[in-house]
Amino acid sequence: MADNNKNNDASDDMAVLSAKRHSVSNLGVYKGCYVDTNTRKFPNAVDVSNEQSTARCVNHCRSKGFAYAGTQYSTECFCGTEQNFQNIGGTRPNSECNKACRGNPSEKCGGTWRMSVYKIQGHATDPNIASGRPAFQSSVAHGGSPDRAVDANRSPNWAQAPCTHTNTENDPWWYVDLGRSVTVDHVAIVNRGDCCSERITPFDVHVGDNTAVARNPRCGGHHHFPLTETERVVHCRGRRGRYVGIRLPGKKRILTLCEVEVYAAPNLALGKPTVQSDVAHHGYASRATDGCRDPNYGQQCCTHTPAQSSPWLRVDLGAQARVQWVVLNNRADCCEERLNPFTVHIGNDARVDHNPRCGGHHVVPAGKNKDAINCNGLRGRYVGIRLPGNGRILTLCEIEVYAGGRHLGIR
Ligand SMILES: [Ca+2]
Ligand SMILES: [Ca+2]
Repeated sequence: MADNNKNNDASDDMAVLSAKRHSVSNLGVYKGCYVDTNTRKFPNAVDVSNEQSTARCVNHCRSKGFAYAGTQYSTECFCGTEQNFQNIGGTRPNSECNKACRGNPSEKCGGTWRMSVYKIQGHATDPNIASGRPAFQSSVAHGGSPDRAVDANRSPNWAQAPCTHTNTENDPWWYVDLGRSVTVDHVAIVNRGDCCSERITPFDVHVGDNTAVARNPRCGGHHHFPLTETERVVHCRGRRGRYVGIRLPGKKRILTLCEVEVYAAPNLALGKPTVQSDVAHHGYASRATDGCRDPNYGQQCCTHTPAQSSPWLRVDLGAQARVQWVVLNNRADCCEERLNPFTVHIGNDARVDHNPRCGGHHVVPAGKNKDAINCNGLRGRYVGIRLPGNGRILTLCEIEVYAGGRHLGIR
């Protein structure tokens, strides 16, 4: 799978995040100025840079999987979970967040022990992950730019809220860049309703890692949009990819979309109990499901066993699931090769190597710090990773588990 946690889409997001004193945008909503202490209210994934800005920090924390971002003292960025934010304490006047961002002096980046806090939009805790993401289409007519399908305005009426519009062309297309590979549950599409509702039928929905929309697998076949409805949901049943596209197959067609919403399948492993064969360097098993994908060991998001014979780690999903994807986030600051080869086991036996294997021996491709293993509906309550052989060290920065099939999720 082409998937990269470290995509730099800052330039796209910069355009959206305004250069105002405290930005409010689709990507980062300003929550206020808060007191920080030396124990750190947002203790995760610290980024200190002379290029610091609101957009940089929001993008940084989103790429690490966090729900909140906080800038401080001109150059510092801290990432927070929902729980961190619940415990942050009261706000202070905005005037106390008075230090200009070193990388964008027109914005404020907190102050001395004061943090400018942003809620990250498009985070996994937000149901619609397409909102505010960069969008592209085959051509633009009547000013119908592709971003209008991800502007969070669901009106089907062009006069109230204009929609996208291509030229009349063969096989017009539109796609949204989710920024990283996501397991897609379903896509909701709002069609134009004030006229021309028939233009969209038939349409195809594609999910994959290719920016050429038609090269990605489809969610189902050709879809029809009933003229009596303005919204249609297409189930993707666990298809995985960074790009979600809509394409109208056929000659001389016009593609207009008023809104496209993408809903990710839930990560069944998040926060679930984990155990591993042994612990070294404080690399506790719980770090495999703590929601932090930071690949640098020093950020305390990764597990670690000592060197031992066939080390393993096991996640207890709590109930049997039909597993489509197991996504492993490897460490990237060193030692990436230690994970290879590994096996993935899924079943109802608490002993990892008693459960059936998903595929054979897997290897994370060189140059990538994560890999998605297709388990094709293997069922079980326990998902285990095992490194066969002597003198092996198991480190995982995050394990994600996604179900597949008609009804995604535990059953
Ligand atoms: Ca819209
Ligand atoms: Ca982790």
